[in-house]
Amino acid sequence: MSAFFPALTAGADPGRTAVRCGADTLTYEGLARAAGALADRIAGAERVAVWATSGAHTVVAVVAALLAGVPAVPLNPRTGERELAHVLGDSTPSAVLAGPADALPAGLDGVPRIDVDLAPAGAGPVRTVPDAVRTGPGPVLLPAEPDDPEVPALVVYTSGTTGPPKGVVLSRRAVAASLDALAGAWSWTADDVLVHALPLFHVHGLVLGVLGPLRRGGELRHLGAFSVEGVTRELGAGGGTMLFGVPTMYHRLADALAGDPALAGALAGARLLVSGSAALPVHDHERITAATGRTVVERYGMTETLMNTSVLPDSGPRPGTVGVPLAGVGLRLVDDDGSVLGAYDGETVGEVQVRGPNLFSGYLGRPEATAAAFDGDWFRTGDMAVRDPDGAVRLVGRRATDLIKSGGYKIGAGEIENALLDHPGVREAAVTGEPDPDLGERIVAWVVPVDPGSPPTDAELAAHVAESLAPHKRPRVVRHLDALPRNDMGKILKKALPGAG
Ligand code: MCA
Ligand code: AMP
Repeated sequence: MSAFFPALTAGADPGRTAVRCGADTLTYEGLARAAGALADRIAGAERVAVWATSGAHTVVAVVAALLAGVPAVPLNPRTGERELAHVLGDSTPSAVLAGPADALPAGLDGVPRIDVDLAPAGAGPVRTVPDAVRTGPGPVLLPAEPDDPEVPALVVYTSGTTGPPKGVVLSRRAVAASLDALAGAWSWTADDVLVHALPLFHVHGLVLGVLGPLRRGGELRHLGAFSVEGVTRELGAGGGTMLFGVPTMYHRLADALAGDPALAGALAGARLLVSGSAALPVHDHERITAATGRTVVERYGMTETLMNTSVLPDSGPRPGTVGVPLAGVGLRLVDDDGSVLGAYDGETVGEVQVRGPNLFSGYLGRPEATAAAFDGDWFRTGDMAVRDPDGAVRLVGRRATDLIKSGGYKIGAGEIENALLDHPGVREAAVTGEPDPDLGERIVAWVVPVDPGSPPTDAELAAHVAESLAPHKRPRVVRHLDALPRNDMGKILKKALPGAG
C-alpha cells in the first residue's frame, strides 16, 4: 500500500499548515518530524492506546501509529472507571500515548506511558526511506509503512444494545477507501481547510475530521470545544472552507443564526457544511438555509462501516435524506424474512445492509459477534430505511430500541442500566431515549429505589453514571417508580413505561 499521507513525504510542500489546535500549529514538515520520531518509539508494538484529547498531541499520536503500522485505540479522556477498565482489559495496549501535561487516571497506572513530543529535536529535510526507521538529530526518516492494506489502523470502541462496548477493528484499507470515496463525492482537496469541534475518540472526529484532511494534504482547524463564536471565527476571517458537525451543533448554530449576521456570513462563505452521526431535523436544515442560502449536506456512516452514503453537494437540497451510496459501497434494503427489497418508492421499509472496501475487519476478539453482524458479505447496520425514486436513502429508524443516539453519540441502554444497578440506592433500573430538540434523544432513567423514603437524587445518579461510564452517557432525566412493568417471564416491558414507547 502506498503512503497513507502523501503530503508527509518528500515532494509535498513541507511548509503547508497541517493542523491548528488552539495554540499548537504543525506544518507538514513539523508533523512528519513529530510523528516520525514517535513512530520510531512505538514500532513493533501490538497496539497502543491514545489519550484522545481534542488537541495536536492526539493528531501526532494517531499519525505516528499509522506510519508505524501499529493499531491505535483512542480513549475518551473523560471515560469513567468501569468503561476504561473494560477497554484496557479488552484491547491490552502495550503503551498509552499522551500529551506531556495530561493527567492520566489511576486506571492507566499499569500501562507504560509515552509522552508525545510536538517538536522533537532534529533538523534537515523530511524524506522517506525504503525500510526501517531512524529518527533523531539530522534528517527525519519516516518509517516504511506496511505493505498489507489489511493491517489494522484503529480499534474504535462502540456501544451495543447490551453489554460493554466492542472494539471495531478498522484496517488501513477501510479508512483509505472511505476517505477517498468522500473526497470524490465532495471534491475534497489539499486546498480545503476543515473546521470542526468533534471529539477525537470516534470515527466522525478522528477518521473524517483528522485523517481526512491529512490524507488530502489540506488543513485541520480544531476548535477544542464547540462554540458558535469559534465556528464564526474560523469559517469567517479564518478562511475555513468546510465544517463537519453533529446535528446538535447545527441545531445550536441554527438557534444562534437569527441574531448573528457574522455567523450567517461565515456559514454562507464556506464551501461545504456537512452533518452526520444522527439525523439533522428538517426544521434545522430549513433555518440554516433561510439564513445563509446554503444547504447542509448529510452523510450516513457507522463505526463498523465508516461512510456509506452522502448527499452530493450539487444535487440540490435533500433535507431528510442521507443521499446515495458512495463509490465502492454496495447498499441494499432487506425485509424481516431476509428477502431483498428492490422498490425505490419512498415507502417500502427494510434494514440497510452494506458491503464494500469501507467495512471493518471484525470486533476485536469476538468472532461470534462479528459473524452475527453479517449476512454473507453484507453487514447488517440495524438501521431501517426507504429508497426514494432517485436512489436517495431515507433513514426512518433503528431496529433496536435499546440504542440511543444523544448528541451524536451511540449509547446502549443496557450499559447504563448495569451502571445504575451498581448504585447502592437502586433496586431496579430501565433506560430509554426520548426526543430532545438539542440532543436528538435524551437519556431517561426509570428507577425503583431501594428505599422509597430516601431515593438517590437525580444529580447523584447522573454523576454515578458519568464517573463509571462517561459524562455523555449520564441520564438527563430520572423518573421514580414503585416497580418496573414486566411480562410473565420477568422481562422489563419498556413500551409499558408511563409515556414511553
Ligand atoms: C455535566 N458534565 C458532567 C456531568 N454533568 N461531567 C461529569 N458528571 C456529570 N454529572 C460535564 C461534561 O463533562 C461537559 O464538560 C459538560 O458537562 C457538558 O457535557 P455534555 O453534556 O456531554 O455536553 P453537551 O452540551 O451535551 O454536548 C453536546 C455536543 C456533544 C458538544 C454536541 O454531544 C458532542 O461533542 N457530540 C459529538 C458526538 C460524536 O462525535 N459522535 C460521533 C460518533 P465540559 O463543559 O468541560 O465539556 S458516531 C460516528 O462516528 C459515526 C461513524 C458517524 O456517522 O459519524
Ligand atoms: P456509531 O455506531 O456511533 O458509529 O453510529 C452509527 C449510527 O449513527 C448509524 O447506524 C445511524 O443510526 C446513525 N447515523 C449516522 N449518520 C446519520 C445520519 N446522517 N442520519 C441519521 N442517522 C445517522
